[in-house]
Parts: sequence; C-alpha cells; structure tokens
Amino acid sequence: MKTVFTTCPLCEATCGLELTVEGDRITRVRGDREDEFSKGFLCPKGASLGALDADPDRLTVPLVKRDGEFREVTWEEAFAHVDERLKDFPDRDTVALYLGNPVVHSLAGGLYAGPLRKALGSRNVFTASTVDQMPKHVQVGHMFGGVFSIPVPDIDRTDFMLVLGADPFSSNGSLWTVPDAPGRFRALQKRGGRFVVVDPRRSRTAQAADQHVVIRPGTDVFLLLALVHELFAQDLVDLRDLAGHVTDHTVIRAHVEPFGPDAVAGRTGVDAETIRALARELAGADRAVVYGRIGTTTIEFGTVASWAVDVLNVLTGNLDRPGGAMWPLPAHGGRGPGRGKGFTTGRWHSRVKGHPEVMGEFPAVTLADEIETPGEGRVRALFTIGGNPALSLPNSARVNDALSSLDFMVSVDPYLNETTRHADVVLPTPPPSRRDHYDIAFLNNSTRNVAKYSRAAIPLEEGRVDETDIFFRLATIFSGLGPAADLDAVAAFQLAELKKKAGADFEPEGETREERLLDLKLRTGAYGISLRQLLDNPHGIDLGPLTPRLPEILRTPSGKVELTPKPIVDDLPRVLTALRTPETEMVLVGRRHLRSNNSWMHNVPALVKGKPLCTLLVNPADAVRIGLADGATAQVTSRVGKVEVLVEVTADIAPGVVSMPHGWGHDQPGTRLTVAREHAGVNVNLLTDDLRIDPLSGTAVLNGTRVQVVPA
Ligand SMILES: Nc1nc2c(c(=O)[nH]1)N[C@H]1C(S)=C(S)[C@@H](COP(=O)(O)OP(=O)(O)OC[C@H]3O[C@@H](n4cnc5c(=O)[nH]c(N)nc54)[C@H](O)[C@@H]3O)O[C@H]1N2
Ligand SMILES: Nc1nc2c(c(=O)[nH]1)N[C@H]1C(S)=C(S)[C@@H](COP(=O)(O)OP(=O)(O)OC[C@H]3O[C@@H](n4cnc5c(=O)[nH]c(N)nc54)[C@H](O)[C@@H]3O)O[C@H]1N2
Ligand code: SF4
Ligand SMILES: [Mo]
Repeated sequence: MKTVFTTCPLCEATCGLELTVEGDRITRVRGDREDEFSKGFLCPKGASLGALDADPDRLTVPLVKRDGEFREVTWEEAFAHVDERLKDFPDRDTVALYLGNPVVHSLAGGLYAGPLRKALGSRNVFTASTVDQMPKHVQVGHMFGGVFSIPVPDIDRTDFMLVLGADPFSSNGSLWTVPDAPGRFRALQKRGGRFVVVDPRRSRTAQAADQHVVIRPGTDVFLLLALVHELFAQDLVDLRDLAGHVTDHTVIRAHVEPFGPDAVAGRTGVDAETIRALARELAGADRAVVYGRIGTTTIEFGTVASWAVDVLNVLTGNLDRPGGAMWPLPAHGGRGPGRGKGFTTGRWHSRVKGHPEVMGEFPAVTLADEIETPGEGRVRALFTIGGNPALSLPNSARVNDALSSLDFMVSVDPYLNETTRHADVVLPTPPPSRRDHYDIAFLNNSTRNVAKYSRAAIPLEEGRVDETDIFFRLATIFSGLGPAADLDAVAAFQLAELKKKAGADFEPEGETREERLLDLKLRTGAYGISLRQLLDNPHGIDLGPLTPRLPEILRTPSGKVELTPKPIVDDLPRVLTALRTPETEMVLVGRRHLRSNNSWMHNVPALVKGKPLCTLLVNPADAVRIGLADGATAQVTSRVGKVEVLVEVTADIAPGVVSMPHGWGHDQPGTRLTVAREHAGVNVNLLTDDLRIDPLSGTAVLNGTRVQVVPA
C-alpha cells in the first residue's frame, strides 16, 4: 500500500489528489490538503477516480473491425493497419481529424497535438473548441494578438464579480483554473465583496450569489453592450493605469449608442434600472471583474459578447490589475515580445460551406457537410482523439449518419461508445492512474501561478502503450516514417532542434522523452524552474499571485490593446438587427451537473445513482400552460429533431425557457457501456441546430434553441 500525490485530470480545476494505491488499484481518493493550489478540495468526480480508473468496460487492447466485428489485435498490427489503410487517401484533405476535450487534459495532447496536426497536413481539422470556447480565442486574438492570452478573474483579490452564463459551482470553472471555486466565491463575500450571476436558471452559483439577474437566453450580448453604454452615459469610464496601453477608447461610445438600457430591456428581460445599477456597481468597486462562459460563447454573438466582457474590464480600469482580469504566467511559458503579427482568420476556407479557418480549424458543425458532400477533397477518413462527436455536436442524428458512411475511421479512446463504435480501429488509452501529468493548457488560465508535475501513480502494464506514444506513433505514420519508426531517435532530433531554438546550453533531464521536453520548456521558461524541482515538490510549487503583464503579453502590430478590432465592430450591425427582431418562442438551454462530465463519465455507478440527472427543467407556469406534471414525459421538437424526455418542474428555470444537459443518450447499439446504458438519458444534440453559428468563430449555438414542448 502506498500514498501517491497527483492532479485530477477530469476538469479544469486541476485539484491535487492524495491516492491510496494497493497493487494495481486506487483504493482511496482524498483531496490533497497540502496541495499548494487546491488545498484539499475535491468534488464527486475526483472522488470517483478510482472507480473510473478500474471501470471494467475500459478497453485494454486495440480493436480492428473486420466484416463488421471488432477483433482484438496487437499494437504492432493496429499501427501497421492504420499505416496501410492511410495509403488509400493520398489527398490529405480527405482525412479529417477531430480532437475532443480530454486531449487538453493530458500531457500527450499538451505536447503532441500540435505536431500531430502538422504531420497530418489536412485542412480538415475539427475540435471541441467550436462547440465551446472559440469565441474567446478569436476575441483575445484580435484584442491582444495571441489566441491563448485569455485574462482570468483574480477572484482572491477582487471586490465585485459579474458572472454571465457560467456555473462554476457545478463546472468548477472554465477558461479559468480555479480549484474550489465555491470556497473562493464565499471568501469574496466574507471580505465584504459581492458577486452577481446572470443566468436564465437559478444555478448553484446563482443560488450562492448576492444577486441573480434572470436573462432571456442568447441575449447577454445586448446586456453587455448596454453596460458599456452606461459607463459612457453615466460618465463612469476610468482607464486608471491602462491609458498608455490601449487604442482610442472614446470611439466605442458611438458603437454602443443603439444599445441603451431602455432599448435592450424588453429583449433581455432585464429592466433598465437593474442595468444602470449594475454599471454603477461595476464602476464603483475598487477592484472588479466581469467573467462570461458557455452562456456567452455558445450563442449567436459569442465573439461580440466575449469582446464586450473585456471592454468592460478595460473601461473600468480592471484589466491587468490585481483583483481584476489578469493574465497568468505559466512556468513552461515565457514572457512575450510586447508586439507581434496580430491575429487573422480565413487563411483558407472549408470546401463545402466556405467557412473561414479559425486557429487552423473549421467549425465542428461542418464536419458532416465535408463527409457527405461529393466532390474533390471530400472527407472519407476520420481520426477522432478523445472526442465523442456523435453526442457532443449539434444535429447529432446527422453526425451519426455521416460517421457511419466513412470509408475509414480510427478512434483513440478508452471506450467503445456512441462515436468509437463507428471506427475501424480503436486505440485504447490507459486510465488516469497510469500516466504522468502536467497541465500545459490549464496553467495558462490559472487564477494563481503554480506549477506541478506528477509521475504515473501506477506503472503502465507490460505491453500497454501510453497515450503520448500513441500520439507520437500516429504523427510518425502521418509523416511517412512508417508504423515502426524509432521514436527515441525522432524525439532526440526534435529536442536538439528545440534546444537550439531556445538557446539552451544545458542537457534537458528526465526519464522519458516527454520529461526531457518538459524540462527544456520549464528551464527556459519564465521562472527557470526544473523538472527536478517539481519532482521534489509533489504538492506543487506556488509561484505567487498573478502579476501585471502589460505590455509584454501583447502581440498586436500596434503594441497596444486593440479596443475596436474591425471584424468585431463589423459584426455589430448583425447584433442590432437581432435586437430589433422580437423573440417569443420557447427556447432550450443546457446545464452541467457536478456528478457529470460531458458525455463520458456516466459509466461510473456512484456518479449516476439516485434521481435521473438528464431531465427537462420546466417552469411551473409553463408546465400548467402546456399540461405537464413533474415526472411526466415531454416531447420536445426543434427544426432538426424530436426527443422525449422526463420533466422536472421547477421555479429555478425562467418562464419560456427549458433546460436539458448534454452528453446523454447512451442507448445506442454496438457500445460497451454497461452502466451508462442503464441510465441512458436523452441526447439533447438531437435538437440543437447545426445551421446556427457565431460566424466570427465558427462556434455552434447550443443555447437558445427554439423548441416546441408538448406532453408526450
Ligand atoms: N448541447 C450541448 N452540447 C455540448 C455542450 C453543451 O453545453 N451543450 N458542451 C460542449 C463542450 S463545452 C464540450 S468541451 C464538448 C465535448 O465534446 P467532446 O470532446 O467531443 O466529447 P466528450 O464528451 O468530452 O468526450 C470525450 C471522449 O474522450 C474519451 N476519453 C476519456 N478519457 C480519455 C483519455 O484519457 N484519452 C483519450 N484519448 N480519450 C479519452 C471518452 O471516452 C470520450 O469518448 O461538448 C460540447 N457539446
Ligand atoms: N461537473 C461538470 N463540470 C464540468 C463539465 C461538466 O460536464 N460537468 N464540463 C467542463 C467543460 S468541457 C466546460 S466547457 C465547462 C463549462 O463551464 P460553465 O460555463 O461554468 O458551465 P455550465 O454549467 O454549462 O454553465 C453555463 C450556464 O449558462 C447558463 N446559460 C445558458 N444559456 C445562457 C444564456 O444565453 N445566457 C446566460 N447568461 N446564461 C446562460 C446555463 O443555465 C448554465 O448555468 O465546464 C467544465 N466542467
Ligand atoms: S473539481 Fe475537477 S479537478 Fe477537482 S476533483 Fe473535481 S473533477 Fe477533479
Ligand atoms: Mo468544454
């Protein structure tokens, strides 16, 4: 029996875990009280890591489909098969890649997703970003020059926080790494601060808030622009130390002129006086921050709404200021040049619908178009890595048909699920306990600067292949080096190149290829710490509170924060048209539950026991009008589909709005999900519409779907 300290890889909070390991099993999970960042916090998902890790439905050997049946094969056979079949697709654009959410949570994805994409050389790259946060990348790309330069709330030092379309008490934070978000919000209240939540639903976060502002779904953009309007109208603009770092802010006033509180009140359902008071409170607080998430990104105006969030942070002087919205500085990253080439989209366009490329990818909603539409460059093969597009993309009936029509499909995934059942080859990844962990992505969004590395809690069994090696092997196959290339030799060559580029005069140390790569990044990074130091500090190293980063963080040609980027300003007329288009129908929004994680953790008994989590929330007034009782079944219809779902009547949801979580619908044939099948739920993405996107980012509209609801 041994105790191992590690980091939970399941959500963005990156909580420190104390694992008890007996033989090859995790027998107890506790929050690591000595973790420098999370201080012992643990949620039900982290507590179930042992069960998730030992799930008997996990695949352990590669599968290859022959005559419609999966057969177990050796790793050598599986990779050789992939290499052989790829020869049928000499035009690389006919091979698509879909990268899902867990890719961002692993060292494999953090280090090798980029090289893998490059090695494939296809323009048909898709990721879960375009059903999630792409508007934020586009907005910060235009304003600050770098797509990963996302400022995050400095919650531990703020006095006032305005939260829109996020439920960190359930999600534990997103694009914002903030372990124990609930504890930090309560600490804010305890020191006399306040936080306000804007949400059509009384979420767990809204329940804890000092004020809950109920909003009509999809209309945050109007509310945000009205707040900007009020800062000017009430003479509340105060740039404080930002004046020298931003372009002319006074021109914004004309842009928001049509969006005064009286003009937006009817459409948002938020009365004008509430908006004016919010503007005063935001400007009046010494240290304040505005934060928007899913409810402000997976909507029709995600990029403009994300822009308005940071415009508010700038106009109140709270960008790059303690207690405001600040940029983390991760240990594996360096300080920036202060100026750069800026950010553009549309360097190439998708074949069928002409969508502009954004960050080198196309909107996930157009994957089915590219598979189904005949012509040169039609996608005929697909690699999915850590993704479940069959459940997570809008109009999933169509996505499923498209996946089943492919000539060749490979999935890198531990489960035989709704997506991977369509694959010809499944390459299973080892469970979390068997892999080394360092958060390349999330330390970039961290509410405090910290660094932590943990080696696998349990050694990988003989004959199994680590996910880093799967990525690496696929990259060498894509590069034409074949299925049996010497990975050590390739890695040594790459490391030498990187060493030269970084001007490093030392030999990176570590037991694996990945450790040496990480050691190089760390030692040439902003703090100069080494992998050895991280190994010596199993609870992580605290690098202190966030510090101001202007102007070095900027990569804009002007060397300033671009307050009115042309593509964003050019989208405002579309926003105005929408403001003037009345919306009366019933609309559908999503939600997340603490015990659920997108589509893939419903096979753990402890996380699905009790009352069903996949229900349709209906306001009591609507329930009476429609004739629906609690526990009844409703039929919900949208432009693209129809489902039947269990009704939960609650005043927590606004009238005219219904809510359903995503990631359910585990009743499909051909999967191996014993527990999830018993708690199948219904796939909400049979209702969401693949034709509705935020055009600037290509992001799907997953909230505010027009639906009709009747008794089943
Ligand atoms: N209607 C609606 N739809 C939504 C959303 C919504 O709010 N509403 N949210 C969207 C958001 S924010 C996201 S991020 C997407 C997620 O969309 P996806 O990333 O497509 O889906 P996930 O459910 O995260 O599926 C993760 C997959 O990775 C596999 N997996 C688990 N662990 C590992 C691992 O260690 N390695 C590998 N290689 N695979 C692993 C799982 O078995 C599963 O197949 O869904 C989006 N879809
Ligand atoms: N427990 C758990 N944690 C998770 C996940 C999970 O599935 N389960 N998924 C992870 C992932 S991939 C992500 S991206 C993050 C997401 O993190 P969050 O964005 O914090 O998560 P959600 O719970 O989806 O919160 C969105 C909120 O927006 C509200 N909403 C919907 N439409 C609108 C709207 O138009 N306007 C406004 N103002 N609000 C609206 C919903 O009612 C909901 O309360 O969570 C991550 N953490
Ligand atoms: S909050 Fe997220 S990181 Fe923390 S224990 Fe839960 S799932 Fe893991
Ligand atoms: Mo996400």
